[in-house]
Amino acid sequence: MAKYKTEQIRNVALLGHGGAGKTTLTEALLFKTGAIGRMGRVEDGSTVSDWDAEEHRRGISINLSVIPVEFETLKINLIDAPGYQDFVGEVISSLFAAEAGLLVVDAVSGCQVGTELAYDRLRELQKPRIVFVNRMDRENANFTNAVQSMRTTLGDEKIVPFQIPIGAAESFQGVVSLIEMKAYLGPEGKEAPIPADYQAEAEEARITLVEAAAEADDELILKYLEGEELTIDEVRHGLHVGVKNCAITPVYCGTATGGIGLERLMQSLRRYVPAPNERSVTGAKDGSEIQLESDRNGPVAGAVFKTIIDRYVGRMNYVRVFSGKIARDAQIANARTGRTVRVANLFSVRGKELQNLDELVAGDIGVMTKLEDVQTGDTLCAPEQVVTVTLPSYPRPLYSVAVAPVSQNDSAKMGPSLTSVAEEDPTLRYQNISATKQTVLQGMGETHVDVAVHRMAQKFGTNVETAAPKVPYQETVTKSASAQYRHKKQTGGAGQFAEVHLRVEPLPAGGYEFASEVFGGAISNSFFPSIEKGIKSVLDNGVIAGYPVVDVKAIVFDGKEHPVDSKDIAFQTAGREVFKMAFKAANPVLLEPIYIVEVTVPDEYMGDVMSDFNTRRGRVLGMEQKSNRTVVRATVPLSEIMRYSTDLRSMTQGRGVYTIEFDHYEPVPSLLNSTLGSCGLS
Ligand SMILES: Nc1nc2c(ncn2[C@@H]2O[C@H](COP(=O)(O)OP(=O)(O)OP(=O)(O)O)[C@@H](O)[C@H]2O)c(=O)[nH]1
Ligand SMILES: [Mg+2]
Repeated sequence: MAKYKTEQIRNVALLGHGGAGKTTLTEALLFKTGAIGRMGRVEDGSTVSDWDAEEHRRGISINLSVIPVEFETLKINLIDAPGYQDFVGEVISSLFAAEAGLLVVDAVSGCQVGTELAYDRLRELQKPRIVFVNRMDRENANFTNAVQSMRTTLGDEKIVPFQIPIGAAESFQGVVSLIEMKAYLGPEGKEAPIPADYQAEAEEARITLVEAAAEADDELILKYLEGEELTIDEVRHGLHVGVKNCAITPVYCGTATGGIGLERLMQSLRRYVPAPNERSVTGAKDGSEIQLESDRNGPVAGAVFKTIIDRYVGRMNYVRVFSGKIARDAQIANARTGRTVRVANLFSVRGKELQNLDELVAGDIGVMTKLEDVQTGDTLCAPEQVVTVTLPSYPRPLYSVAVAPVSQNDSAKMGPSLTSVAEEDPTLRYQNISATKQTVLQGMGETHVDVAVHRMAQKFGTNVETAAPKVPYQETVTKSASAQYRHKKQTGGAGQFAEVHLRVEPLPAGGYEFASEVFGGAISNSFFPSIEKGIKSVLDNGVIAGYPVVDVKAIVFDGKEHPVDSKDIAFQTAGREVFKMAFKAANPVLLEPIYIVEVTVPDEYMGDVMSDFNTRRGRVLGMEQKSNRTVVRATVPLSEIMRYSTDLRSMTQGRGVYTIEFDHYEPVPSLLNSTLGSCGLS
């Protein structure tokens, strides 16, 4: 690969619904630019981009993949992101490293959920976007419908065709450029006059294009409104401004497998994707916010946006340099840890291929290997000039499974393997939940977690079983109650004697408290720690249903001891048992975790979401309008939303997204207590 300056680099994220053809398109562009001699196929697991075993097994992209193509004087880093919703973390990382998005849309299905979610992200981030309507060779391909479905669903009229197709399905043979009003035919994109039967359609479509160009520039709109014809260069200029300002979304078309329309697409990436030095990113230095320009002489700032733990290569950190340059053998600091490391291994990357690199300049993407304790989200900078790049935020996990090692051998490896899969993915987490004594793996959905479990087995040699996680209930009391317990063992040999009178009370402030109201020395001071030890041995495992006890105060108010047989173990036993008795008499209840759920859905699903919450013991807190979507906020018990990701997808045909956040604990309604198998509850 040749050497490229910052201004010769383009970073573009390929986004869109699963199966629209993003990976195949990267393969086709590699083939078109001569980087590969033969096109691989997703179905055979032979593409450059989908190189992971799990991707081959499932036939979809799971990781983002960096695919640089060399085109004319440019290096275009294509970042192929997965379309499946669970892998949203990869989409966020891809967009972080790119200046623009290439939205791939299927010519038969038009705008799909994945298109909508990706478009919303680009709109939110104010990143320019280009649409490629792919699979024009398929039966029922319809470019006009695809464009219209995007305008309607995305509520954006400035989605403007820059081309129209010539033919569709098996007769698809090329495109008409509405800027130059010329046809480009076949995989070579051979220039030709517009076929007669497309002339009228092209002229009509060009009106919309010229209008959009005029509206993007004050001078042009004046000229346009005065009825003057804009020159091709003026149209180009208007479009250039409009696309880069996110006011216009150009639409191209073609077929990745057929190789048609790709030349024009590459030209559009060259023209409309901003060079890294046309954009700055927010960072921080000495606690204050700074803007980092993509200048090779600026302060060194390389952000790690992806980490892969490879069995052979070890840790691979994908780095996008936002300012300055990083050379091989340079000393760089990790802004998070403050540690300095030497860049011993610096590579350019294409799929799983790594090629040695001497220097990674501002604007470019590369891989560093074997850097200790460098994680996704870290900023690498010069030791003497610590700066950080502000990171995107990743959603909190939505779906959990309990994982348990299959064998003794696996149990030793489970912790490190969980750490590795979590390090590879900022939307994956794991936790040891003491309340339920389970290790829980959390992700964005069922498939996401399933992939992680497979990776633990394949990549890290750890087999785990999964199960539905238990809800981390808690136990507490709702009124004050007393009990007394005598522990007596005096049947020859070392005797044991202890009698404790104890009251438990609710502790609204939360937590646990122990107190004594014993006067007159009924129990020696030395035995109070024993009594408390006995009580504490119950707190973790609970009294009524095996869940941790919270928000109680235990007060010893009387008791008896024996001069010889009273000892630590006797008062521990008495403390434990009297606490259980008093607890059961104090109207104990189970507390369940209540989460705030925020669901964002297209307006037409709002009613379904609301009524569904009612069936989940939910309380709607409020609603908010967000362009053509409604945001519904509700509090819902965790036990009712364990499978919400799957349910919401089917309720909204995948168009609903949501977040969850723990809010508070609340008593479980008494009716439900029996189903929770808890005994002696009020
Ligand atoms: N007929 C036709 N099929 C295509 C074209 N492009 C891609 N495909 C097929 O569409 C299917 C999905 O292609 P992918 O490239 O995996 O799609 P993707 O967008 O990367 O999907 P995800 O990785 O799941 O997001 C594969 O079977 C491809 O062979 C095309 O232009 N025409
Ligand atoms: Mg793919």
